[in-house]
Amino acid sequence: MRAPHLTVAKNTRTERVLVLCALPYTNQVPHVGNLVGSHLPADIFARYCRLKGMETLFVGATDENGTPTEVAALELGVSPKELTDVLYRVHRDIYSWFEISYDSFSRTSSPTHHKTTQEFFMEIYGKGYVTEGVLRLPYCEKDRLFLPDRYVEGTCPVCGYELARGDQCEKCSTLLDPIQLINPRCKIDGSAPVFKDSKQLFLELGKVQDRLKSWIDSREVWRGHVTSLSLGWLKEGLKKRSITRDLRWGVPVPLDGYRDKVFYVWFDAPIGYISATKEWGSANGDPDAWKKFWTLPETRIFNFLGKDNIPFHTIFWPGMLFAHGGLNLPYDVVGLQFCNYEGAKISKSKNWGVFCESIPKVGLDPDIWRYYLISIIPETRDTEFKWDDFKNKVNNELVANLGNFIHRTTTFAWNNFGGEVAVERAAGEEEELVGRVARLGEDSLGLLGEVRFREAMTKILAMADLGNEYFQGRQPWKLVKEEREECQRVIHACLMACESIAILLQPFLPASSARVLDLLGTPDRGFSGVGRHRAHVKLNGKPEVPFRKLEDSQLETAKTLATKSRPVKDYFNP
Ligand code: B3M
Ligand code: ZN
Repeated sequence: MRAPHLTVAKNTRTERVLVLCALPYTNQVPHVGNLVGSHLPADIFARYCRLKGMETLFVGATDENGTPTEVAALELGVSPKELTDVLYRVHRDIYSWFEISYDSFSRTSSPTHHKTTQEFFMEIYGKGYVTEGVLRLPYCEKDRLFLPDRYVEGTCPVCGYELARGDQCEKCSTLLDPIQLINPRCKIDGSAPVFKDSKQLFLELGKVQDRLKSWIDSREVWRGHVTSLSLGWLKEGLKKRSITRDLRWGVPVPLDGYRDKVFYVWFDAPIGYISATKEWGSANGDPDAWKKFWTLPETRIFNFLGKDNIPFHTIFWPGMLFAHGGLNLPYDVVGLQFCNYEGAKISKSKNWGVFCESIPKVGLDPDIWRYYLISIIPETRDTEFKWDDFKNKVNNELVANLGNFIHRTTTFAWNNFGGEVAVERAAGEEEELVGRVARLGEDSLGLLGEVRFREAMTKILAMADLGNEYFQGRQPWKLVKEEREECQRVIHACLMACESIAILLQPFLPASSARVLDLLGTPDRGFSGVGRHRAHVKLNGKPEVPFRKLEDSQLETAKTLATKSRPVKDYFNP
């Protein structure tokens, strides 16, 4: 195993970054909670890294194998292939509508992924990390399928609750094994499962326990809850974990005696991060390009995921990587909390939430959604989507503060100076404004680098606050009549502040910030432009309002349309 490379302090610059977002299952269509809980923060971070000039790659894929897909397909009466083909496109289109800037968005059903998983397995098998064992598992003779624990229902042996699930009784919380249930039934068709012995392969996680422990102890950048949760798991002592399943749909196990089985979905899914990197390289004519992201020690890998996926990314996947050797471990595991909807947990089956597939129909720009959704990224605690809050934040912050400053400045320049102002050197109050704006900009960039996006956005709002205050105080509408030169200096300073704001907004609101920068004629858009002085500014045409106020009628339409989830089965009966 190579030496750990992660003793560097927080915020040290690195040249190469791989940004990864948890791979969504293809058994459902994403809702806003999924978006704010991984794709959106990953996207902001990837955009930040690119603008910072780092060599950045952001890849993702749909997680298409194993139980979740096979069971969903069975319930819908379609084949897993039909299901995943349709849902892959639905996922891909949703992320692209929200401008999630994946460099490549692939699938774990791809031949590259099958091959990569099988090679990964052979490597750890050859190194002695895999052993054989037997499990006694529920089998449904009607569906001809070994049932996942959650798909067996029956009476709880502890409290007598009749609808207890095979993995846990929801009434008394006892953790169960399906074989303990009294009167067990298959959840899909109600028939009684039989219990059969089944030979499986196991990953000997105990063998990597010590390495995992010292690695986790050395993580300086992880958030507290990620570290403590992971250490908690280690304390219990890692046991071997089965990595194969008796399913038909998935990556086949390339070993005699197991060829009719597939890998456990959580075994192949994280390998999907590597496969997706490979697919990106091949699509760009360089099949070896993945190696610099996965084997060169200076590359930093950032994983974005929901808190329920934390142990898989801090224990199970790194354990697989330790067993394999020679591949980069995650640098930061950004475990996000949950986002609820109007006081309760988002639930597709209860039709409670805001559903991504319905959002484009509302007719609001993606950036309006992004603005609100960024404000509810569950970075440190659970958050909540609320329509009032949506309206207030868009109207009071985005429109009345940010948008207003940009719009009043640019229209003033357009109406009074033909869109062209020139100031050789800023001085006095103007210089001070640009300086204060630049300092807030630096703060915002620092926070972005620490993956604290909501606070980073707060700093941008503070920049616009300053700008508005200054504009108001200097009263350019009076100055223009009396002291035209002075007025030009004021407007020039405001335009420079707008430019800094728009440069910083790029990771957050990509389309609208690009429009503002186009209008300002900003030559290069990297972060070094924050706080810059350009002597001569010429607007590209008549300014348009950057963000429009949300009317109540629009909000009502949004509420009606976006809270309706389209059942997955409807994708199959057009
Ligand atoms: N598909 C779980 C989820 O969608 C799982 C993540 C895989 S990341 C390798 O929440
Ligand atoms: Zn119970």
